[in-house]
Amino acid sequence: MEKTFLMVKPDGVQRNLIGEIVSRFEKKGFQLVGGKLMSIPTELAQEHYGEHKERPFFGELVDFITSGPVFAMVWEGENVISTARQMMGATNPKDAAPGTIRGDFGITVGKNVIHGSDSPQSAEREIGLFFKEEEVVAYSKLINEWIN
Ligand code: DAT
Ligand code: MG
Repeated sequence: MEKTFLMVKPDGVQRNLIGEIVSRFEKKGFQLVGGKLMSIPTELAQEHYGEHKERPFFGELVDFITSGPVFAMVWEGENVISTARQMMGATNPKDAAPGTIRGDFGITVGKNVIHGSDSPQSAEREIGLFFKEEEVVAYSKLINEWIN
């Protein structure tokens, strides 16, 4: 089953949005298979955002994501990578549609509440960066057969 890496960023944690965000993905029908509150070491932040290292905002991005605890998660479900991106909304909250997480809770691009993998390759890479194999839990619920 497809998996993605989602993370409530430091602004989302400090604004008490962990429950709200987890709830949206649970209600959608996706399954939480890994989760932890953690502080991101600088080296991990730089590696996670490696694709942006030449961008002018890279330093700010790394400072922000290491500024306080994040809630890192692995979610599982059919098409979860692209559907989670849709549920998150556009990168810049000013362009994110109402009803999306960034559209409902964000204002500026630097502080956009949530991260989500953007492709199968990045999902695999990011899950591997943040979670040990034994921290991702395989389990099945009867109801999965009724939702999917
Ligand atoms: P996304 O998080 O939607 O995958 P991204 O990978 O392009 O977006 O960028 C990673 C993060 O970097 C993004 O969530 C917020 C920050 N960011 C992106 N563009 C920015 C910009 N022009 N100025 C400041 N921060 C930016
Ligand atoms: Mg991205």
